[in-house]
Amino acid sequence: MKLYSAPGTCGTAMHIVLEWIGKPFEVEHLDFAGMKSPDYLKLNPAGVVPTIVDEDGPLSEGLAILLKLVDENPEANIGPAAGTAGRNQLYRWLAFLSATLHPFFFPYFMPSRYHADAEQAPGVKVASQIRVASALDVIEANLEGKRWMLGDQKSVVDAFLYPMANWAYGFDKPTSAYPNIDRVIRQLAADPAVQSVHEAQGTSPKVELAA
Ligand SMILES: N[C@@H](CCC(=O)N[C@@H](CS)C(=O)NCC(=O)O)C(=O)O
Repeated sequence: MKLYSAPGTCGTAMHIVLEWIGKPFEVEHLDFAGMKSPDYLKLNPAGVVPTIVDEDGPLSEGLAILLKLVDENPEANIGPAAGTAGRNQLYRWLAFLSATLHPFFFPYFMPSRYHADAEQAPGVKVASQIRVASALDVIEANLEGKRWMLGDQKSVVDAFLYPMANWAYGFDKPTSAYPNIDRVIRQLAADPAVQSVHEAQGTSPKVELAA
């Protein structure tokens, strides 16, 4: 399997999950121009990461990739199987992260896509942060009394949360103001698989790890 990703992006989640699964895989990190190149657009016409390619061909959309990885790797214990009790929550939280939290960040990172007047960019970024906070509130409440997003067992949902929660550490209401989310991010940052991903990306955790 090959993963196309970019350092610090949502593709970090799929990279973490491939590390957890432990089967051989290859990663190619793209820059912005690489995501818009004719060859990559054949794999992912939206010109974004992530994309995976395996014997079934290319697959884009983070939610779809994570569900496929859960279903094809039951022994990895990275999410409830179809037909089991926890599966509804897997669907729910993958959808929430993909369709609610993730798009709330887009105006922050690309304000020019949301307002033609560059002078309005600061206001666009403030609005984005307010929407992100509303989604982080929902996630924070879900984590009350739980070690991971789906309960006792870490899953692809936690991996998906990792890059997104990291993006908000510098926000007006930072991720560190959400004790449960911050705790999950610290748990992940201490995970050897996550540390391997940071090393491969040339990035560092946003949280300081206890010595
Ligand atoms: N709906 C897509 C969105 C992917 C996406 O927006 N990825 C970002 C990185 S986190 C990207 O590649 N952005 C480049 C761009 O928007 O041009 C998914 O969930 O996979």
